[in-house]
Amino acid sequence: MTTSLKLSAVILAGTMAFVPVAQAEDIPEVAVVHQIIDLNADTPAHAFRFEPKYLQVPAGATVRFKGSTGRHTVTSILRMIPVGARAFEIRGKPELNLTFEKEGVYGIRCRVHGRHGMVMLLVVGDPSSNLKEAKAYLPKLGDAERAGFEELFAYLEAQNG
Ligand SMILES: [Cu+2]
Repeated sequence: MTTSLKLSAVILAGTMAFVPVAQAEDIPEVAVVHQIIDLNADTPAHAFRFEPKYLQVPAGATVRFKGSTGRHTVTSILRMIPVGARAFEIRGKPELNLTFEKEGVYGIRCRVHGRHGMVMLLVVGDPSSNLKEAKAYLPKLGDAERAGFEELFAYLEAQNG
């Protein structure tokens, strides 16, 4: 019997163009998030990005963040993570695994490229524990970050009804 976690990973490639990259059957038990610099991209938000920038995993899942080198960081946004979840920042590490126990949404930015819209939304289990609070924080963000998260939250709501 398979014990693989039910993970769904989706790349959001450009505005509202959603390209599924993996199904539950072919994704490894550890979900992997890359940090990309693509100088051939046509928009800043696409040049500096997390891939995938939307990731939904079950509670207790481990996510492997790759590429927090150079100037990229993986930085949780304090008001956009569940109550009781630990804030985190990864920098200067080719890869690092983090395990997520607290259910809810996790708003994540690259500290350097967030101003270009380099953000990602991690959903652990049921997003409802802090979904409202996380969305309520969006007006405090810069324009590119806010736009990035608005797209990601719209996608979350489309996925989860
Ligand atoms: Cu970056």
